[in-house]
Amino acid sequence: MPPYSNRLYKICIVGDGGVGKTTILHRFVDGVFLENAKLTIGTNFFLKSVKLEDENIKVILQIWDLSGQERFSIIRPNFYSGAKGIIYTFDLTRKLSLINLLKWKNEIEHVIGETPSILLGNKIDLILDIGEQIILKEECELKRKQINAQFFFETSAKNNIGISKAFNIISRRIYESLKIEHL
Ligand code: G3D
Ligand code: MG
Repeated sequence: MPPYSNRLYKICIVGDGGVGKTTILHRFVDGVFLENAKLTIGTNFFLKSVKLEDENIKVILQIWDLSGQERFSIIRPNFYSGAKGIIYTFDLTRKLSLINLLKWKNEIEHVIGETPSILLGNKIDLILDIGEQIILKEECELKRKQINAQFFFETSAKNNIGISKAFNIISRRIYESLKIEHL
């Protein structure tokens, strides 16, 4: 059985503190908007199975959340080791969180090289509320290219926008990349 048939994929979700990583995972895995994400600091990873639609295949995602460790660069490389996919996340209301993604990308690349990845701009609900974009779509697209992510999605963990779609796409990208690797 080729290794890609295992279909347990380690994924890391990265980005500055407060962009919504833990909340996104709770939304995706438990289907809820967690009001107080700080309570979940002890959790290291989440498991969730995803069905790849037209392939009729199920994969299990093991998604690692940095929790409070965003600040501790010395231990972060341990998180990345063995990851098959990366979810870069920023907050659509905080430009600095978008700018900082290049640092995350450089750090990750040192450990695992090029990997399937997607870019999430979270908290779109806040942007829809104020009715005005803080970060232009073009800037997001530019960053997506800079960090070499394959797709960009606007998400809201609060209002459940774009999240399951994003995880489906990254699962598919990983599946396809491993399939090619083992041909
Ligand atoms: P992190 O894991 O990246 O550090 P958290 O981020 O998941 O802890 O989320 C940080 C804050 O953003 C939390 O609010 C959380 O409720 C909020 N948040 C996460 N996703 C969304 C979203 O899609 N929309 C909105 N409006 N808020 C979101 P608190 O108040 O607990 O700091
Ligand atoms: Mg967190």
